[in-house]
Amino acid sequence: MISDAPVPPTRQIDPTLLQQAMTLIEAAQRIALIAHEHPDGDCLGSALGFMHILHQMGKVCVPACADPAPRVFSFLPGVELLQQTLGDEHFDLVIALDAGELTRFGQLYQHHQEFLTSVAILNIDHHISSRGCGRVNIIDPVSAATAELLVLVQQQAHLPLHQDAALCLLTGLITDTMSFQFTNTTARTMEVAALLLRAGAVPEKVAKPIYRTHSLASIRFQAEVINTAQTDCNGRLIWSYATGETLAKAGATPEMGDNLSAILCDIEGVQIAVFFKNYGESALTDLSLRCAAPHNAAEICMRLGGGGHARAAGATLHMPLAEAMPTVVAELKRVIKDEEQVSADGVSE
Ligand SMILES: [Mn+2]
Repeated sequence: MISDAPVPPTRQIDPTLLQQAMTLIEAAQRIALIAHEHPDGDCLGSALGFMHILHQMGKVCVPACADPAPRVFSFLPGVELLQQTLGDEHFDLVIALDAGELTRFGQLYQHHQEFLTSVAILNIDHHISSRGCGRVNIIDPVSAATAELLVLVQQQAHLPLHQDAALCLLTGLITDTMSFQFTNTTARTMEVAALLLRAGAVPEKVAKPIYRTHSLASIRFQAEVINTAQTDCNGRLIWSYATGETLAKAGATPEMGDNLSAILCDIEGVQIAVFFKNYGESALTDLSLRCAAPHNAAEICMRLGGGGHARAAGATLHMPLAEAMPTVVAELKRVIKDEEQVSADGVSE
């Protein structure tokens, strides 16, 4: 029995919307492609990937982002062309990628506010919260990555796709799905990945620098933080910390701690993981928190004056480390005990 035959990736976008987008692109000669601030693999891969496609169509393109690309993305073809401003603003079209609000483009928006509020913008994004910041907005929260959506555009509008574009777009897919591990990965995500591989993209070129290459300093830093981790609530709560001294001991830099709360949270039995950092300013302690359902990291961090997502959030406390840690740990013990009480009540009913 055949049921639910997949819609081929050649006709997934509302044709009227796609036509409007193509009209903007066809009329433009100089196009800026902008990626959101604090760039990730998807916004960079999308901006550079679509730049390669537009180059092949004879357009003059400038990719831009408020912040430089992290060094781990130096393998992306064309990353050396990334600008941190829109220069003389001599563009007929701006394609805004992987965010649906102009403020998400940070300094790029602040420096070119007048230009960006008057120029034609094509907004392509996959965030469910996006309202759209363009004259034409292609927003599809079903797409695992903006890069997935761009491949649908490329397929449906019959645009060229060569190897460099394919590698950039595959980077967006791989990073936003954590190598196809997150629940946002759909059959269509895999079909789009297959199209990119057929166009010449090699997954290892993405996975090796991003997931398998670690500096010795970052691994030593990780080891320090894991060695000093403490647990409570029968291993459901774990926390650790780093100071300027921890960094110096490992020869590490602060951004090497970006993934540590996630590593702590992946330890068996852990429901809530917190990583505290205080690298200099003794009166301020940052924390990043990860948790498993039903706990809500955003709610917990909001009570501490921060915010974020349900599974990952953060906060900055106006306290030295020695005061911040016991305060937050006591609060998290309460969170876990309350949840245990709720589930116990649920079972007894
Ligand atoms: Mn994305």
